[in-house]
Amino acid sequence: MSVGSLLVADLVIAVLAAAGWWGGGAASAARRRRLALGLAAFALLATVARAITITALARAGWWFAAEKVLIAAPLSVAAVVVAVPRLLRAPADIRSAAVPLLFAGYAEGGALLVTVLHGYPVSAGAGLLAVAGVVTATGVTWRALGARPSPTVSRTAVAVAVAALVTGTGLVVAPAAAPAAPHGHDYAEAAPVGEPTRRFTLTAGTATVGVSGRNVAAWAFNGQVPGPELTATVGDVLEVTLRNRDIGRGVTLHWHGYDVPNSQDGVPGVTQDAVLPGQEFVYRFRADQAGTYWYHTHAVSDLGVRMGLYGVLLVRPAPVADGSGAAPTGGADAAPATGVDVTVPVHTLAGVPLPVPRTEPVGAGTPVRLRLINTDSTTHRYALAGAPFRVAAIDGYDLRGPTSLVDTAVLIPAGGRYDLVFTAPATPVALFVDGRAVYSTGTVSAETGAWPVLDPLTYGVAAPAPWSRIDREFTLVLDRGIDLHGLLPRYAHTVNGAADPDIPPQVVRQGEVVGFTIVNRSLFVHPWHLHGHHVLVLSRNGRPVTGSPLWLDSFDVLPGDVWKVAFLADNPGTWANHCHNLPHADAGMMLHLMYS
Ligand SMILES: [Cu+2]
Repeated sequence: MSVGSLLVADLVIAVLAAAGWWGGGAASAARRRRLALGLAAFALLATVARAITITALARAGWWFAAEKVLIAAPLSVAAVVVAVPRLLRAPADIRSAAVPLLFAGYAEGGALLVTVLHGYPVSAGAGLLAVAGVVTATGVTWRALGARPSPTVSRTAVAVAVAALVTGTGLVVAPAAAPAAPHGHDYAEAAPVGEPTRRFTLTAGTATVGVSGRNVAAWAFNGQVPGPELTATVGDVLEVTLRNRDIGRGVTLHWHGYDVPNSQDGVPGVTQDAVLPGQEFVYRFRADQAGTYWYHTHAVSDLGVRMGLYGVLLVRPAPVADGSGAAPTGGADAAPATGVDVTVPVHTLAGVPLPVPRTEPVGAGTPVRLRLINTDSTTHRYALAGAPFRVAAIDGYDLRGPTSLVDTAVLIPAGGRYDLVFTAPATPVALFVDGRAVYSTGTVSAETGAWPVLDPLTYGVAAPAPWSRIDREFTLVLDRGIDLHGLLPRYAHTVNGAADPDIPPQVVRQGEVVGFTIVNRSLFVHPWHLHGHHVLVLSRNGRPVTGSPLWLDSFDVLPGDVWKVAFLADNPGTWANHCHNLPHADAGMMLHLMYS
């Protein structure tokens, strides 16, 4: 059973246990003896089952089980110790078992709330609040059922509840250690990069665009969704002038996966101010990475990207200087002069999937490169039917020794890119995205839903790691929890128990090899994205990469996953490090990497 399934199973069992105890208590109060005993037996069974799931989770990693071991387990034990002996004595009047059974329900329910509302890391405050809640609810129930606890019991219960409530609230609400705020206005100066050789102007504005016969209100660059495709060749200096016509909440340009100097990274409040209506900002950077990338606004990025402020950035390798005309290396057998090179930026605009399907005949023997880009906030499934293919590059970086694949799907995380290459056969080929043909060379009917999915960690040929050391390590535990530090409480997506802007920045020194352990103990997929650097994947769930080195800028951390990645700190500045499911980033899952 995967850790993700265990997390779900544990949650379901905890709900069943709490419901069983409550149901048993209610049946007792109603003098429904057999029902009460049946439900209590069921609850006891669920509680025992939970001991198994908690143990399994703890073995998978302390992150997954900390609050369950330290808070849920003791409360469950209390539940059993209070409820079971009372039932075993088989009271003549089953009603006398109501309070113990309901107490067990409150204990199990309180522990459940700690997991759902607080999560990781375990906190004494959350535990005390749970205790206060359980004692208070039990006391109120006791009185409501007309029983008269002795004055000593009453006074003790009130004292415990009040003390736990006050201390717990104090601990939970107390501000976290104030992080050194990366949100300042001392933005890095842009270093000169030389005379521009490729100039573009992108004007952001509201627009009505036609997609699949519908008119959709969008935010667009130069009136089109996606924005213009920006192309360059390695060695070019790009100059992109961003103007904002009427996007009231501002726009910026972030070069997703392109490891530009910090001043050009386009994160409002971190590397520049958002460009407001009537303003402009000029980005300049040298194209030194060949491959498939994309750009998008990083101002109110969830809404902005969803509304259409994105486009393709495609950098071709420099031509080979020896005059032989041989295929250039680095960025690949990319764009052979005689071949077909197609970008497929997938997006969902107002519920309509883009791009609109396109069919073009391609002569047999023609080399084809499909550059698949996922600009949505969730994973998409891509399947190429009709020809064997190779995955030549992921996130702009060539893979080493990619082998031929047939009838195999690939899952591309939010923000990620895969370049597929194949030689066109005499028969038609089609690319399906989530079962929908988006690019084809003729009519293909294929049922791709049952195809196996490529695991990039085992694909291609391994190479020795570029470093034998890790100088600094960080662990990021992804979860959900109530965030009380803003103006209004919110149910945030958290990192190490905190939400943006309260997550302490990760401080590194230039030249260090930095390791990240990224743990997902939530029930959501989190596509992780570090700006300014590609990370080398070391392992996932304890299994090292056995295929080609994987240099990624976007990777899906599934529920229960533990990823270990590393990168060389070679691009100074302050960098966003966040979940690229943009609603999650908006809801707190964003922190910053800083150079000291
Ligand atoms: Cu996420």
